[in-house]
Amino acid sequence: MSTDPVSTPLPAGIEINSVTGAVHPATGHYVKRLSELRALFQDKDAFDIAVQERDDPVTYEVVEYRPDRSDLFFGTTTMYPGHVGGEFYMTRGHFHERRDMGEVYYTQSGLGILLLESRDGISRIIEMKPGVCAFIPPDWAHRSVNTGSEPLVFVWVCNPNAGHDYGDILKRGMRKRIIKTKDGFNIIDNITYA
Ligand code: M6P
Ligand code: ZN
Repeated sequence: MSTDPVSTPLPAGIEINSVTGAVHPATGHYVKRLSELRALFQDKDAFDIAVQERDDPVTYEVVEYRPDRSDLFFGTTTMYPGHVGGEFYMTRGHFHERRDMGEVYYTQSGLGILLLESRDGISRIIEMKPGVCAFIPPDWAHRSVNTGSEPLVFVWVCNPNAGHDYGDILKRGMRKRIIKTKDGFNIIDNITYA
């Protein structure tokens, strides 16, 4: 094996802020505003009001460090707290295009739920809290949900060829929804699951 820097990436130490999710240096960054996530939430009336009253807030942002020619890349997702009609802010959720590639989520701060679903419809949840490193097996859909009152910040590590397959989850939703209760959250069946 050659370590020619033209064909293999060089070692790097990347700074990650566990409270803000800032990554330095970073190679990419995007934000998701609430208005882009209408399909996810059950209560569309509450959704439309929330977007307007809250001035279309940033719901989550993703920063990445992607070395050239590497089999790994990583970054952070920072999810802001909030809910729409009692349903906590969540990511879109996806399968990977590559069905043989999983992912790792390591929670840095905040509290949440990682909602997982296999192709044959088995649901699992993993509690997200500082110190918990979640293993997402290949071919399990995954969506994260901020159930706390602070930003939920986690580091993810994946293969850059894994790809995102949003189609199925967007079309039919996931089988479970995470709902706010007086002192926490509840997991309920998604009645609009198609
Ligand atoms: C995690 C990773 C990213 C993903 C992001 C947001 O950070 O899995 O690959 O893009 O969450 O999730 P989604 O793309 O489902 O909105
Ligand atoms: Zn993923």
